[in-house]
Amino acid sequence: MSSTSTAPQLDAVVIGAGFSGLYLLHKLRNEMGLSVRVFEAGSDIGGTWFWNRYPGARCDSESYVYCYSFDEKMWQEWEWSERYPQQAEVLTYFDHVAERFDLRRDITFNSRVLAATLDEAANTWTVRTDTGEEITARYLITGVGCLSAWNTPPFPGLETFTGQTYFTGLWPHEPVDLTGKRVGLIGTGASGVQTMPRIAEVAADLTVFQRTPNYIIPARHGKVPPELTAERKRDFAGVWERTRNGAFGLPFQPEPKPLFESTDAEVEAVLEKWWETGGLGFLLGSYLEPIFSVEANQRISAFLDRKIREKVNDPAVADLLTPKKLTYAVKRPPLDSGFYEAFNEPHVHLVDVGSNPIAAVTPDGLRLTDGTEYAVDVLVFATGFDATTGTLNRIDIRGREGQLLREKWAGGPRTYLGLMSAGYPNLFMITGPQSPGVLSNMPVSIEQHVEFVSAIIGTAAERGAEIVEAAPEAEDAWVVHNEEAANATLFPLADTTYTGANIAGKVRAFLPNIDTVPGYRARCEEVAANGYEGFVFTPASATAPA
Ligand code: N01
Repeated sequence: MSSTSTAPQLDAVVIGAGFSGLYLLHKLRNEMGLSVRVFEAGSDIGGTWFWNRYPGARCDSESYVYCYSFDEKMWQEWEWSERYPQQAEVLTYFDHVAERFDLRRDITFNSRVLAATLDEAANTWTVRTDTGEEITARYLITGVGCLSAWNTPPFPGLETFTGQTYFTGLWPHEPVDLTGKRVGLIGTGASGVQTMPRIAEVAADLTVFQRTPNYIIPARHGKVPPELTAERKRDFAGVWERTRNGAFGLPFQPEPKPLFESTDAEVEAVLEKWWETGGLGFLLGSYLEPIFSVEANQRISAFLDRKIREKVNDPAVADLLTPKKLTYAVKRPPLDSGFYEAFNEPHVHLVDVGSNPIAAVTPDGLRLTDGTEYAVDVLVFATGFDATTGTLNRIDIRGREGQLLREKWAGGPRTYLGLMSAGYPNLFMITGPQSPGVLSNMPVSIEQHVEFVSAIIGTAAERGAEIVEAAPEAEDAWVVHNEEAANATLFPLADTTYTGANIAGKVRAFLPNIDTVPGYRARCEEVAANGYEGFVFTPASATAPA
């Protein structure tokens, strides 16, 4: 494909071998015939599922839609064993995908990309890894995931702790035996909530340090009845039509009768139905009004407050577990497989570190601001990620005139469609900031982005363009649109990973796009139909030095 005298070594470098990287490699190499190398920091494929091996790690999207849909035969043949895929099973699935499409031979493992620099004369990217490798490519595509930059809160004294320390997002590959141990668990997001009951099963004593309570929906995990699986398999097109048209890339449509037109009894019946069904359908299959209206939000929250009181025996513990500020729907609800119930066990304790923050890690455990100390053998950090922008900002990405991407984004990310940032030609981001990303079932958004980016690259080839880049005015308009769309909801009011508020010192900005998965896709399709408006294609001749 490359045709100029300064031809790069490769057509494309891809960063990351998770859902995005694997599909990119298949699409660009197998289908489009490009030369591609994938660099992966881990020693194998899997992305987030390679690293997050903590006990209980499981996806909150249901298996039959937490996978690729681009190959119907593969979807039909693959059999998931349970309703929600367990971490190891997702890796087995990736193994199958990699074998099927012969992907591993173009993936370089144990190689973290540290830097990528635009060569403006050659219109190429020079990519440098922590193994010292340097390679040039026409296109650079990041498939780094939205949740891969681990967050370790800077507690003083961490290095003095004499026990064992584990991070959910960086869990060891060898088995970790917590049997009979006194464990301290910090964090009650999706990871902490998933791992907590599994730790409680084996630990002698478990203390959960909670900064902010969240609403937690029952997962109701289990086997899928074979007849339901068969019915889904017969309806490939319908399953994916419903999934792609669900607001968050999951196969749910909200109740047809609006919340405010429903009686209390009707609302109660709908919520009970979804509570019993379990899963994210509680949020997405019931009412979406709580995303926009405080009153609607309070109405659903009251239902969930009651559920917490029903599940947790000690009223004081139930009260601590009950959110006091705007939380429902605007903070990602974790799915529960025994979290609330575990607090009824005598060896499980809850400590509020919202009102009395963790001041330091001591040799024996933790000390809180009021001086209270907790002695533990093991500290488990489930403290989340520097989401969406964190991983990109940790790479030294230099575009036109040497500008560092993280400096350009110092006031918050600036992108066009979450795909490109002006001044960084031929650099595409899969599920980048200001695309649906974390507000969606990731494989659905990833497939849409990979296909859209591939189509742009194909269009560039057809037009004889050596450079594709976002027009600054298109980016400006997208940034404004994102802010306006977010401000029409309650999302920006909450302290979450969506707003960057979970990371001390991170600039507050609404990070994903809130147009919904089908709304966002429609916008991309419109852009394509209008000749990829907002993207500037420049032919090689126009970029050659005078
Ligand atoms: O991270 P989180 P996570 N002192 O940021 C607390 C995806 N995911 O790894 O709420 C004390 O949600 C923090 O407190 P607060 C999913 O998209 C998916 O659990 O910020 N506590 C919070 O309780 C999810 O949204 C699956 O006040 C501190 C916790 O640590 C995303 O990953 C499974 C603290 C972090 O929660 C992240 O989830 C698991 C401090 N200094 C995860 N700093 C699937 O099923 C932070 N905390 C696909």
